[in-house]
Formats: sequence, structure tokens, C-alpha cells
Amino acid sequence: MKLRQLRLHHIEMPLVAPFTTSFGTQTVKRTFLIEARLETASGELVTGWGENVALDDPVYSSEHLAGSALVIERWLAPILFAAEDVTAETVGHLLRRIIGHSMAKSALEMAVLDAQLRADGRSFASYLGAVATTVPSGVSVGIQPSVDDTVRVIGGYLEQGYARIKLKIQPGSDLPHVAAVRRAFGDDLPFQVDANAAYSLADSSHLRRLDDYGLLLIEQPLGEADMRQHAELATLMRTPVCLDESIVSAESAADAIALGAAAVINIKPGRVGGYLEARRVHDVSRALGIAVWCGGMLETGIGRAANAALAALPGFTLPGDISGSDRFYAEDITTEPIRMHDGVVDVPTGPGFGVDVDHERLGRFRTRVQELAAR
Ligand code: OSB
Ligand code: MG
Repeated sequence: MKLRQLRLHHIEMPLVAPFTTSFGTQTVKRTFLIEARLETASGELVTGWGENVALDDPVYSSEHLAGSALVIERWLAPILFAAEDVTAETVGHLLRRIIGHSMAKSALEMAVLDAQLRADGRSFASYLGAVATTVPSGVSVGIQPSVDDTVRVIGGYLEQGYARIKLKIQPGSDLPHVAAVRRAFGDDLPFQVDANAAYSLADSSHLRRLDDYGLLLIEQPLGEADMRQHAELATLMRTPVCLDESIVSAESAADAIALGAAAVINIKPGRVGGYLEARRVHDVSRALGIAVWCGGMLETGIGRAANAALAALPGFTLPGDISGSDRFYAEDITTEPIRMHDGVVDVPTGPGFGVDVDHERLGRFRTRVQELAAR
């Protein structure tokens, strides 16, 4: 296909409640959606949508929203506009000369992929080889001001039917919260924690005390680059160590597994450069006997729909952070929100990612449109 036009729709969506992690508190989601127009071999124009998952500030990873848009405008889009044939399978290869900026690359690959699948009348789930029609829905719970708040907020999600709870932790907001959740909801609750790199190996004796609570896993306790230290921590505690921030490609997943740094892997397509690389992370992990699950970045309905399809691959044996749209948004940007029912989310079956943008809401949430075209 020939890429004809890219439109970056910058949007701002209010969150239903503030979301606090060890790196900060978020009250609004700012991002951009990419609308790509491509011309097929038969001359038909097709449109696809992608979503950028970079946060406003470089606090989760080095990438940030403004940088992501700039890198697309200045370097990535011109490469794709100049290419004779652009397909989802070649976007990553075409863009390989530009180092890093995985989230920007992923958003572009998504838009091309959605357009290509729509042209073929094929769902993303079918394209990937999904083996499930629903995926278990977990929820990521932010750091709360008090232990009572933590128990109350988690109780609310359990009442709604979520299949698994993940609680954000940081030094000063960890053991008492975890202990209270176990006391309130029992040992059978599928329960895990996420530190977003807030600890150091010197905290190992403290972290080890989490072993008393039968957690499914502890996610990213140490820094992004601390692969060897994660391997060492894993020898010091029983709770399985899961990596998020540190896994930036299939190669880094293979390294982490070989080093003993990851007993479980959180796969986020944006973090690894796209859904095709995310599938490669799944494939290498599965081949090495390592469980994976699908992470989230407060996606709108577009990314949420795509994540649900990815999580339907056979290696996704743990519930992901694929909650209903209403966990973060009163109104989603898609005509139909993603719904959690009976502890699961349905895998979309329509062409492409299987969701459509609601243009009225897009208009309301939009702050700016950036038009890019071949020069
Ligand atoms: O570490 O998984 C994380 C959100 C933003 C950045 C990093 C993370 C998260 C979440 C939210 O935990 C997951 C979701 O979208 O539900
Ligand atoms: Mg995480």
C-alpha cells in the first residue's frame, strides 16, 4: 500500500478518578490518535486508526507525548511517505534506522495494520491467530492515601467482577496495604503488585516480606536497566519477579529470561515498538516456558480493543490489565466502549481492531489536529 496521509488527533480525556503510581498522579489522559489513509494496489483508499501510549512526561520510560509526535512528524512519517509499499509487516523494518521511540513507531504500525485489515475485511484477532473469544479482565489499582481507601477501592472493583487485582506500591505504601487486602478478601484473590521501579536491590530484605502474602507476582521492583539486579533479587524472594519497563523488545525478553531476571513478562505493545514485536515477545517467552500477560497504558477503546485481541494468543496465561473503558473514562472515544462482564472482556471480531471512532466525541476531546502528507 502507498501511504497518502496521516492525521494526528491530539486529545484530552478526563479520568474518572486520579491514578497514582510511584512516578506520579494522573488526572487527565493526553494522547494522540493517528488516522492513516493508504491506497491499496487496486487504488482503493482505506483508513486505519492507531493510538500513542506515551505519557505526558518521561517518567515511566524515556519516551514522552510531545517527543513522540515530533519524532513522527520529523523522521518517521517522511520515511513511510517515501516508501513504495507500506504494510504492517514492514513498518518496523522501514523505521529501524531511527533509534528508540517505540511508542511512536507502534502508533504508526497500528494505524497501518488497522487500515490493512479493514481492506482485507479481517479482524486483528484472526490475523494474530487468537485462540480465545474472551480474555480475563484484571484491573490496575493506583496508590491510595490510606489502607482503608485501598480496601474500599479494591472492594468496589471486586463487586464489579474483575478477575484479578493489581495494586501499585512504593516505599511507604506497600506492606500494610497488601496485608489489609489479603485480610479483607482472602488468600484466593488473584492479587499482584506493581512497583514501577520504585525500589533498589538494597531493599531486598523489605521486599522479601511480600513473600508472606501469596502474590501472583511483583512487577518491575527495580530500574529499567537493572536486569542483573532483578536476577539477583529473584534469588532472594519467592514471589515471582515480572518485568514491565525492562522489556523493550523480543531480544531483551530473551536476555531477561536467560539471566533469570523475569519469571513472568508484562507485554505492552507500545513499549516494544508495536503489536508485531509484542507477538514476538509472546513467542519467545512461550518457547522458553515463561508466562506473559498484557499490560495497559490507560488506552482509549482503540488500544483496549487491540490489546484484547493480543491477549487472546495462547501464551497469555495470566489476566491482563485490560479493564473496561469505564475504569478510566466516563465516555470513551469509540462508538462502543470496551465492557468488562463476568470478569472478562470480549475479543473484538469486526474488521481491523473492530472498533470505530465516535467523531462527535473525538471533536469534543480534541485539542489540535496535525496534518502530515507526502512532500
Ligand atoms: O506500570 O503497568 C504500568 C499505567 C501507565 C503506565 C504504566 C503502568 C500503568 C498501569 C495501568 O498500571 C494499566 C491500565 O491501563 O489499566
Ligand atoms: Mg507496570
